[in-house]
Amino acid sequence: MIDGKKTMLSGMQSTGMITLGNYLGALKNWVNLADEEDIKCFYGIMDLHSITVRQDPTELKKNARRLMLLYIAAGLDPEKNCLFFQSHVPAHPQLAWILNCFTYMGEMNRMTQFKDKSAKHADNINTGLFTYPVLMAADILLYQADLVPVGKDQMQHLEITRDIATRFNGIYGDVFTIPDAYIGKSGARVMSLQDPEKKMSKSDENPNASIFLLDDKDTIMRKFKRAVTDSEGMIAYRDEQPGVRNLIDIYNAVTGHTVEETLKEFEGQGYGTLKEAVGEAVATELAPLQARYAELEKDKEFVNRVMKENAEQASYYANKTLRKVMKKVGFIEMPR
Ligand code: AQP
Repeated sequence: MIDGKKTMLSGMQSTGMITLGNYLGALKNWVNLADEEDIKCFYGIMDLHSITVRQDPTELKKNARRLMLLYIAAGLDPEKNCLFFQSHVPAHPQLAWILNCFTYMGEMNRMTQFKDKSAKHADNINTGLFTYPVLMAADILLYQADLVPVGKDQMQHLEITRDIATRFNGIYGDVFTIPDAYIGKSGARVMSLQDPEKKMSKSDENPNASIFLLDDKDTIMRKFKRAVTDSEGMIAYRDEQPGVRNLIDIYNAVTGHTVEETLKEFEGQGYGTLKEAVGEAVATELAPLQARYAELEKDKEFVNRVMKENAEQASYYANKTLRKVMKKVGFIEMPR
């Protein structure tokens, strides 16, 4: 709780240009949530998490700043929401270190994301990748978050956060709020356009697999045209046709239609018609965001002010929690 309001924290890694998956699965819901609920929301650009995978410094900078602009361009109002860079708030790694000392190897060993990511980056299995969930726990607990919006893939991280917080509170008293999962309106899980069994990802090596938020209309249409479907030749919503199902999910997430409505709309039509309609709908959805992004790109002063003020706000709340933690653990306060 902050100022009597429930508190929520979420964020994205600045590992690349964000995709339609990140948008429909997270960002778009965050924007709706800000309009609907009386919740104090913190949205981080999780640049510290990004370096668990090797990043080019110039690209990392570019991606992080671009992500801030995309948060705002998508409709997150920086006056109402706290939009901050994780690396601007040193309390995140400070608390993560302390929490590392309250987390067991066995717990980290069970994290499926570590197994997945280390398989993907076999040449760089660093300890940051291993303890990544502890930094995530620090992200959440620093803001005394009551709620964390989570997809199924993130549930394990929330559970470990709850375990660490409960353990810490058990020793030192009620220091941390124990966060709950926030299950919002169903966010679409968007799959790769080239391999619909795999989720769409920023870091996919095949650029045709993902729609990026700043892709122009021609690119969007071309990528949907090339989307992998099947040889059934029938528009249906079923497990056996994951490519078509993914196109329907995307279409519905953008238009607000139901599966039944969409199946009716495309009854007897070919995949080409569906792909074109999805492409059109996505391009139309992204056009205002892209226009706002172009404006923001020119307004450096505004963006810099948002960065500074929001980092200060995030630091204020984060430091409050960190001070409490440090006192409880027994560190000497610096004399004033
Ligand atoms: N394909 C997706 N469909 C729906 N939601 C998705 N999210 C990610 N991919 C999809 C949601 O986006 C938010 C931000 O995710 P993240 O940046 O923390 O990392 P991620 O989940 O690992 O996303 P990516 O795009 O796959 O990044 P890389 O390629 O760097 O690993 C989260 O809320 C996530 O659920």
